[in-house]
Amino acid sequence: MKITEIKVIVCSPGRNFTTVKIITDEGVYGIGDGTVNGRELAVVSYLQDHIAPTLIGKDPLRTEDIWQYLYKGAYWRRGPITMAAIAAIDMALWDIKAKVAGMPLYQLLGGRSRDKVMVYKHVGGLDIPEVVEGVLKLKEQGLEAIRAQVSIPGLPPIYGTGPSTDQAAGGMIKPMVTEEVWATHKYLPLVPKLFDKLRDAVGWDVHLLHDVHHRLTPIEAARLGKDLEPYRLFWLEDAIPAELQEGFRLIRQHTTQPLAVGEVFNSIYDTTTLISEQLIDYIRVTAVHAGGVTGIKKIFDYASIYHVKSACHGPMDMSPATMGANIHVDTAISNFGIQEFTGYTKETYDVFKCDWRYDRGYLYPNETPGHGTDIDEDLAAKYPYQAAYLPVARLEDGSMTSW
Ligand code: EZ4
Ligand code: CO
Repeated sequence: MKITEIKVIVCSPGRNFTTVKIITDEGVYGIGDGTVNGRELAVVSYLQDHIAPTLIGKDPLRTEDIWQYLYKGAYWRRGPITMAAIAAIDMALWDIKAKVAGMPLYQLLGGRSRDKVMVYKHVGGLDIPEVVEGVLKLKEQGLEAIRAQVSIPGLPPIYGTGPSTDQAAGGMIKPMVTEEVWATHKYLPLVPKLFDKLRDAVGWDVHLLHDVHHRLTPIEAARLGKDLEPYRLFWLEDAIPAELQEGFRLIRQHTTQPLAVGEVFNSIYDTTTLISEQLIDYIRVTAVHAGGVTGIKKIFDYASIYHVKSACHGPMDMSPATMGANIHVDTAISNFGIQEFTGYTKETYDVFKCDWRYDRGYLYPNETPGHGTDIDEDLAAKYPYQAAYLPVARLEDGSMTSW
């Protein structure tokens, strides 16, 4: 069996997605996601100009060998663009392998370890009552785990705090970088008040989560963790900038609040201090940003030794192909924790045909061969790329934030 063609498809059915389709001489093909929100075209060039020419004629079933070939052949190892490009290829190759085997992907990763994959969804709001209402609505819809964010009074809604700013359809399609305002001293006392009201409203059966989006210093995060302890959050996510793993030592010394980090990580080497020192409880790497199925399987297996659980990143800025790959890994590994899932727009589901499914708080892998996600190329062509940027934030005095 040989790889005969590698197509790179960019489309924007609500969000920009960078998709790879690997075609073989036997007609079997696989789909992979290489989307990096706000930097989509850099991955397109990496795939088209630097990877595709080196893989034509190769055996698509050699997933580990091709992963190593691309990782080592880059010389400039790691980094989000390189690892997303490798991820796209890797996901498509695993899709092909599972189709050749005639099995759903999870069978090739060890088989089923669970019946269903628990997810969490997001709620945001301009004030606490609006968030409480949103959380109650999701609870009614069967969600057992919910992430809650609230805007800071007196400041305009900022990314990841207001009413679903980071997940609204097309919300990230911005022709230029938006500049927002941040004030830590206004945020810190607000979050415990939010979770106090939420516990009153939803009780203790629902898992509650909160995402700090990397905005605190270690000592500020330690204080927030302590203040949130009475409300027993499932986790506090991205409490500090993720680059400095050692920062988590300080947070860990002060609070029993479970901690999650890793959505911006792209290799196992970003995780070694955090995992081996047991500084976190959940590692949030996801197939597209950490080297595909091969990449995250290595990280989760490593994490399992230290009792750190998986929690794949999964907002709608990564394509349904990533979600498919994640669901199969989630189903197979021993140390599954939770899966983030915001769902997709109707346009996205029209372009990407999914055999996996969501129902009342859980995801279920497809039983058809592969990872269960395909792309309608003709329809994709009707949604061309649109410029999209993530925001930055400044302090109230105009300086860039320290995070
Ligand atoms: O802000 O994927 O936990 N989820 C998140 C996401 C990220 C986006 C950035 O592109 O923090 O919504
Ligand atoms: Co996050």
